[in-house]
Amino acid sequence: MASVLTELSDGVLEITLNRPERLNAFTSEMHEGLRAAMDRAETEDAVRAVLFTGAGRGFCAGQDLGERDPKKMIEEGTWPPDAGAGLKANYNPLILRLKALPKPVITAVNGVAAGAGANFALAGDIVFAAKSVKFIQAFVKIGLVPDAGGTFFLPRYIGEARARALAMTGDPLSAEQAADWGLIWKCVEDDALMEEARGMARRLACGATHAIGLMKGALQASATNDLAKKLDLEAETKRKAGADGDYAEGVVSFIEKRAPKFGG
Ligand code: T3D
Repeated sequence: MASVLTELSDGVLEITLNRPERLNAFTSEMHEGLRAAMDRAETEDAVRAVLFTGAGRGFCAGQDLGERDPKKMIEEGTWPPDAGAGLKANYNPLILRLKALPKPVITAVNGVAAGAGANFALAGDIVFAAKSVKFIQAFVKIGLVPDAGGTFFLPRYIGEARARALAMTGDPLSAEQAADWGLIWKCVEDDALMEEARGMARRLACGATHAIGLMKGALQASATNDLAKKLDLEAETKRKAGADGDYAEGVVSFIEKRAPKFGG
C-alpha cells in the first residue's frame, strides 16, 4: 500500500499519510509520495483546495527514527549523519511548497502530531485537530532542534514564552490548549473531525480561490513587511483579485440575491 494516498473529490485533493503502524512517520518514500501529491495540487486546475490527514490513530510522528541506526553507523564510522541534509532535501521544500501554494490547505489532525509531524500540521492554512490530539515538539527528546518551520510558526502564533517552553521541554500540548492559544483554528470532537475539516475544504473549494490564494500570500508577508509595504501589497493583490471574473460574479450575485458561482 502506498505511504501517501490521494483522492480528488468536489475540488478537494485529500492527501492521507498512510503508515499507520508507525503513526505515519516520514520516510524517504513518503516524501516522494508527498512531492507527487504536491505536483498534483500545484498543476491540476480541478484541485481548488487541499486537505491533509493521517491514517489510523496518529497524524504524523515526525521523521521515521528507524531509517537510521546510530549504533551500526557508529560501528561503521559513518556517524554522525548530516541531519540538516534531510531537511534541505525533503522537509524545507515541502513546507515552502505548502505555504506558496495559491490554494487553501486544510489540515485535519486526527491523532498525535510529533516532531516534524507537528510542524507540518501547523503549516496548513486552517488547522483542525481532534480533541484527543497532542502536539509534541519532540525534537529535544532526541537531542535535535525544531524543524519543518517550528521555529518560525511557534513564536509568531503563540508568542516566544510558550514557543520556548514547548521546544525546550518537548511536553505535549493538547488540542484544546492549542486552540485556546491560537496555534490552530479549531479543536473538535474526535468523531466530528473529518466531517468538519472536509466541510471547510469543500466550502473553500467552491469559494473565490483566486482571491484566497492572493490573501494567503499577503497574510504571510505580514511577518516581514512594514505597514507601508503591506498597504502596497494590499493594493497590488486587490488589483489582481479585482481583475478576476470572481469579483464581478461576487457583486452581481449579491445584487441578484443568489449564491455566487466562483470559477477562481
Ligand atoms: O533525521 C532527519 O532527517 C532530521 C529530521 C528530523 C525531524 C523529526 O521529526 S525529529 C523527531 C522525530 N519524532 C519523534 O521523536 C517522535 C517519536 N515518537 C514518539 O515519541 C511517540 O511514538 C509518540 C509520542 C509520537 C506517540 O506515542 P504512543 O505511545 O502513542 O505510540 P508508540 O507506542 O510510541 O508508537 C506506536 C508505534 O509507532 C511504535 O511501534 P511498535 O512498538 O508498535 O512497533 C513506535 O515505535 C512507532 N513510532 C512512533 N514514532 C515513530 C515510530 N517509528 C519510527 N519513527 C517514529 N518517529
